[in-house]
Amino acid sequence: MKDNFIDFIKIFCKSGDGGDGFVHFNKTKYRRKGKPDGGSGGKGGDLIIKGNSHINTFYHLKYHRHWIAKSGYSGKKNNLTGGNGKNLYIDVPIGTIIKDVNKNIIAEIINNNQKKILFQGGKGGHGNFFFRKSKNPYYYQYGIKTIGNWIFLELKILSDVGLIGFPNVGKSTLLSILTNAKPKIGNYSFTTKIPNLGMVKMNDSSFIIGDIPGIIEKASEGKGLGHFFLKHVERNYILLFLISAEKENQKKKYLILLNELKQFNIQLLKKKRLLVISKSDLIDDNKKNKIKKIFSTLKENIFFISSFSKEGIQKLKYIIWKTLKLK
Ligand SMILES: Nc1nc2c(ncn2[C@@H]2O[C@H](COP(=O)(O)OP(=O)(O)OP(=O)(O)O)[C@@H](O)[C@H]2O)c(=O)[nH]1
Ligand SMILES: [Mg+2]
Repeated sequence: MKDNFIDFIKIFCKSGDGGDGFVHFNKTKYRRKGKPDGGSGGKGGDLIIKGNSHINTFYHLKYHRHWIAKSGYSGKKNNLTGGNGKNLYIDVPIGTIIKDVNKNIIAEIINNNQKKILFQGGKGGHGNFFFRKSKNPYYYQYGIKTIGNWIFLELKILSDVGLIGFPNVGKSTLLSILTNAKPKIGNYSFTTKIPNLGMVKMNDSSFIIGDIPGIIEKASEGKGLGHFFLKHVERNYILLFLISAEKENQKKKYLILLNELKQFNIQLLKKKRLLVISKSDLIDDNKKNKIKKIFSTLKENIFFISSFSKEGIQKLKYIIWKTLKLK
């Protein structure tokens, strides 16, 4: 599964060359030399990047690194223009950032079907009809030859809410009960190896939740699955922290998570945060009060949820919805 998820790739792109102009003379009985009537060449195909909401990886580009649009066709007699080369579309997931060879951002794809022409097809050259009044009736132009280049595609998934937590705290289970997503769930660490997305429909609006692999202490130093997938929460509006009720040291775990986020990108700490204690079905009210007290020293508002008993789930949905509405 992991190998099928690619969120960074370098590909070569080139638009089509313009078609060459044509040299031809229309000979008639009375004009043996003929009238120049060679048509112009067609335009080369554009190279276009297109958003596709059905894909969420660059895996389809892994073995297809060179993308070259078709050239325009040469002009024809009777002053006919050659056909245009077909445009070439490269489908990418929503949330793709396109960078040039020097890693400068060229564009971002944020909508389904959004199109960005990366390289314009070359113009066709004129045929000798165009130059019929010039001194040289044989004169024509070549089509413009385009030069391609390497580009970088980087995926930063676009979702409204990102789930943050240690492994095995119930992130994927929560995603599966809030949305139509069917992530893998397992009673062991690092069940999730690639991000999953799901959509919550509520009060005529909807929002997207993204589930990423669990984070552990020193993820920033490469422990566990590392911390690079945190780039997928960089564009979330809300970070929803899940701390499991199952084990002790909830406060310490929360501080570790905050520190790992800070190590990756300090800006992440400026995002709206919601903090929930998951698996609340496993503890009684006494334990809940203790946890509440611990977090009140941090001035963090927490609430309890359980994907099993459904405690707090409606409330959580409502708070997310309201927070997003106010943004
Ligand atoms: N008791 C209880 N168990 C839960 C709850 N939610 C999830 N679990 C169990 O906790 C285990 C881990 O759940 P996951 O949803 O895979 O956890 P995760 O946080 O996505 O884990 P990683 O992908 O490894 O980071 C599974 O055995 C779930 O059945 C809950 O609300 N209560
Ligand atoms: Mg998971």
